[in-house]
Amino acid sequence: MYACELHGIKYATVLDSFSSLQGDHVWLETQSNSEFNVPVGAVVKDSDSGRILLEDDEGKEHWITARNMHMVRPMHPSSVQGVEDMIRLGDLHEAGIVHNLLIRHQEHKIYTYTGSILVAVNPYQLLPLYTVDQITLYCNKRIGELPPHVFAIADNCYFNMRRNKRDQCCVISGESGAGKTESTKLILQFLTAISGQHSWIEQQVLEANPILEAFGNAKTIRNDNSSRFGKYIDIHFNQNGVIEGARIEQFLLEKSRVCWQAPEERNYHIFYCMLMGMNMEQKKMLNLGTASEYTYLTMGDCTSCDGRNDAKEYAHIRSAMKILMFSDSEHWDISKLLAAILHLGNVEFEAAVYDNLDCSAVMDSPHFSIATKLLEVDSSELQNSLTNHSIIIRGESVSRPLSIVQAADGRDAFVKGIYGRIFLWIVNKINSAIFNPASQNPKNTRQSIGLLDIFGFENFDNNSFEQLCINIANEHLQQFFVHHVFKLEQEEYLAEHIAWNNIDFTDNHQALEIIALKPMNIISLIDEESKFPKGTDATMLVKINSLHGKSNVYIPPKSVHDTKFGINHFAGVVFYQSKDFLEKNRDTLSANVMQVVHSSKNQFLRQIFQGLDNTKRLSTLGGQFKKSLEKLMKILGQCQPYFIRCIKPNDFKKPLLFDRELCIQQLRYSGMMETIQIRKAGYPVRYTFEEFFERYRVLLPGSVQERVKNDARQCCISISEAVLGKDEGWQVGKTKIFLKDYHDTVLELQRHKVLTDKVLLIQKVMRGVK
Ligand code: AD9
Ligand code: MG
Repeated sequence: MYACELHGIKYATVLDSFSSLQGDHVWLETQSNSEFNVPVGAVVKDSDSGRILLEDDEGKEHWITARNMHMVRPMHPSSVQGVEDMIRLGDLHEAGIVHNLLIRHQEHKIYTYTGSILVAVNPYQLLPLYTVDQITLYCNKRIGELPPHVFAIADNCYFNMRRNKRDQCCVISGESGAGKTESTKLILQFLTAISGQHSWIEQQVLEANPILEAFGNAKTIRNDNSSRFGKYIDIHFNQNGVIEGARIEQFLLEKSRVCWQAPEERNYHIFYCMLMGMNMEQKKMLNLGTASEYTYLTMGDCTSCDGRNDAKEYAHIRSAMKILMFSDSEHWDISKLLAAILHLGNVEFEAAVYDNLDCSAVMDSPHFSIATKLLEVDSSELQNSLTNHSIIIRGESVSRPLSIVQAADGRDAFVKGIYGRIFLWIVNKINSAIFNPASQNPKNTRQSIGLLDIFGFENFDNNSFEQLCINIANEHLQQFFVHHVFKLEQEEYLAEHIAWNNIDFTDNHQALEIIALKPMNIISLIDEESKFPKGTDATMLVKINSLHGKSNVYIPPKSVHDTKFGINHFAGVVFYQSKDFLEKNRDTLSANVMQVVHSSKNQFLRQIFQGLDNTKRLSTLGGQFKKSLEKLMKILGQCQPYFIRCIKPNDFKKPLLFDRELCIQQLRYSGMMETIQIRKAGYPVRYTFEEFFERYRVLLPGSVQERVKNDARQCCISISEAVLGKDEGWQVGKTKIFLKDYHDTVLELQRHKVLTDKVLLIQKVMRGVK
């Protein structure tokens, strides 16, 4: 008896014939109230009177009695071994998908396709998948020819860029710790290897990463190397497919981390690397000690990170900086400011009373004087600017003393300002080394592949303005995915009169409109309130409540005293603490502090603040972020996209541990179920008749050539019938031919074979002639 017959037959029959059931695979419903619970795969192991013993995917045993036999369902043979492409799953349900990923993960097969979309499950261990041999193996292969791999995606990006003469992009998504940054690096490694020149520029593009990660990544509870900024790396190729330059766009560095870290988290890697890796002489010049001596480095009570060697990393950063043309003096300038930040963090304020007003004064400590020396500013001026707030009223400067708390906040704002600008300066510096202006020449037919690696969706116990921005970016990306994979696709089938049953999908467009696109959206209300001098976090909430209180996207605070509001994101509801929203969004430094910066003798400090005169009204952080996101979406919209969905298999950074519920949650909100359905039923590859004929004319059977030669449509049909077979699931529309991903692979392989045979034939003939 086969397991497929299990369901619906009499229990007694099942149990009587147990011996023939042994080894059969089934789905077993488990008893859990979690909304992410789905049946688990299991195998029949044993029986005794009236019961059977099942062992599930995770090795747990379950005795199932006749009464509970309804909990057992047959498993499709395709689920037993697992499939490389999920559109080939017979059991097209969540249990089937997660089981497929699980059994592959157990065998270290971390990559799985859904058509040409790659699902990557973080292995949390180094696998021998990324060697030079593997690069060579995956070079110039079509998707599906070899086991799924991130290199195959990179190779196909490159191939399509050259074949279709269109810019490509890889959108890599997933939550924090899922493996986006690692995937990005692997793609970059592959592209630089196959571009094949081992040139200086390729090395520079690769070495930009360690610098960016040193200054923009940190250990968090979710990821030991968490990216605290987003990046889009655009790699430029010349007509011969050789890398000629690149450009990096950064998004919204989390500046608050420089001054504050949650328990078990660290500040940016660079600080610890510097303290571990600098020689004694340099440290002495900067008056630096060990990480445990600095308030800014010990907030999370964690100064080292298992598996990271900060001293070694520092040497790597130094050499990478050299490759990217940072001069020794530029490196020293950066080090001085980083040291000044650490010393400023140790500066404390004491209460003072002046003119019956609560004021503050800088407490005497060597840290303050060292900081002033490093910043090359006047000590009393800096002291004054940190403890007083001046505003210009009718042309006159009016000064008001600050409390201890306000003074500390002002110091933190200054530090965040410095660090944020160092980061921007570094990105610009890297771009000036890797960006080749020749590739902007209008005559130049530059092609590019863009890699998008942004911070993943975040939902902490306490979420603030930074999380809102991060989650909005993810909301945009999800919309880009939905738009491409579902909307454009189905619209085109309709327009081309393709036989098609519509597939339902969850569209986050409406939510995105309310959050960030429509007039009076939530972000624009926050922005508007930030520009309003009297605006506070409370008045901001009142406005959002009155406009969006009834929408199903926004969840108002529970009471007038509550300051938390919720947003129903595609990946789940997140509650945000509105306190400090406006301050963070305004992101301005007080006029006094700016005055100190401008009068500093430290040229580098002045330089990084250049063009940011406080008298000029700066746009808000949210405003800048919105603009850069819109620009990014426009760029992505012009590219042919590839999608990589990274999945985090457990919360403990552990190898071989697969938390099914955690994975189901990620698969569900990323729309993977619907994606498999549409990829299974749909036609992700399409060509106009002319394009198709142009590329595959060598495959036109000789027997029909005469008959169809003037009819491109008929030529396409003849080629497809000959190579793919009749009724093999491809369709012909009004102007285009529609194919499955694997059709494209078969056509390309066949074309390659015919062309190679032709060359061989010509060579043979030539030799014969000789
Ligand atoms: V975040 O949103 O920046 O916090 P990412 O970028 O998604 O996050 P990251 O790529 O940094 O996650 O991966 C986290 C860790 O998982 C890495 O530091 C590696 O230790 C581990 N990882 C991820 N991918 C792989 C892999 N392909 N092979 C081995 C991996 N380890
Ligand atoms: Mg990352």
